[in-house]
Amino acid sequence: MKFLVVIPTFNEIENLRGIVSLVLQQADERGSVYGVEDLNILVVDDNSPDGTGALANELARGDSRVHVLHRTNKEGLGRAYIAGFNWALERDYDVICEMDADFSHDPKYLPDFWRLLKKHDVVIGSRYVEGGGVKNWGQVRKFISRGGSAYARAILGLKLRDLTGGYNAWRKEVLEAIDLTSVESEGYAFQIELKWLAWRRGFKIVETPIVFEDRTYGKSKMSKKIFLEAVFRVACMRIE
Ligand SMILES: Nc1nc2c(ncn2[C@@H]2O[C@H](COP(=O)(O)OP(=O)(O)O)[C@@H](O)[C@H]2O)c(=O)[nH]1
Ligand SMILES: [Mg+2]
Repeated sequence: MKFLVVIPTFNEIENLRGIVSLVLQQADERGSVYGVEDLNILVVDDNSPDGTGALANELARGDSRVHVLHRTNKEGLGRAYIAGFNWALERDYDVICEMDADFSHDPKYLPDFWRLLKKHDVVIGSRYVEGGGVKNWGQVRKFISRGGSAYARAILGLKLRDLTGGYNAWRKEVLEAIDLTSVESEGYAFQIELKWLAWRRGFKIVETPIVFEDRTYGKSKMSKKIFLEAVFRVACMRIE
C-alpha cells in the first residue's frame, strides 16, 4: 500500500517538525505489519508568514519521504486539501490521509487506519464513537462540535457520528469518484461534504475512535465565518 499523509499548514512552525517525525516513526515501527510499504508525507503550505514553508523544505531535504506543495495565498483548508489530493492522484498513491499539523490528530492512531483500510474505502477518525473523545476543549467548543455533527447528520441523514472531523483516510478510488473541482467548501463544511459525497456514492465508510487534543502551540484558524459556512452549505448539500 502506497500511503500519503497530507498535512495542510498555515503558521505551524512550532508543530511541523514534531508531527512529521511522529508520522515517520509510526511508519518505521509498524508500517510493514499492516502492508504499508511506502509512506510519504505532503505538506501543503499557504505561504505561511512564520516560515513554515522553509521549514518544510528543510524537512524534505532531510528525508526523501517528505514532500512540499507551496501555494501563494491562504485560501483555506479545503483548497489546500484539494491541491494535495490532486498531487496524490497524479502520483498513484493507494490511500490519502488528512491530518492537522498541530498534534490534535495523534499519529499513534495510524495503525488503526491501516488495519481498517483492508476492508473499507474510507476510515474516519471519530471523537464521537465509543473510545473517542476530546481533551482540553471548553464547553462551548465541545457543544459546537457535537452540535455541528448532529445538525449535519439530521439534515443529510448520514449515519456517521463525527462529520466535522479532519483526520480521515480515503482510498484513491473514492477521491477519483468524487468531482473534486465541484467541492468549494473551506473549513468544517469541507470535511462534511467529502463524507457526504463518499456516502452517496455507496463507498464503505467506518469510524475509528480517536482522542482529539487541542493544540498547545500556535493558533486555531477556524472562525465564526467558517462555522457559518458549514451551517449554510450543509443545508445546500441537502437541496442539491
Ligand atoms: N494550507 C493551509 N492550511 C490551513 C489553512 N487553515 C488551516 N490550516 C491548517 O489546517 C489544520 C487545522 O487547522 P486548525 O486551525 O488547527 O483548526 P481547528 O483544529 O479546527 O482549530 C492545521 O494544520 C492548520 O495549519 C489554510 O488556509 N491553508
Ligand atoms: Mg487544530
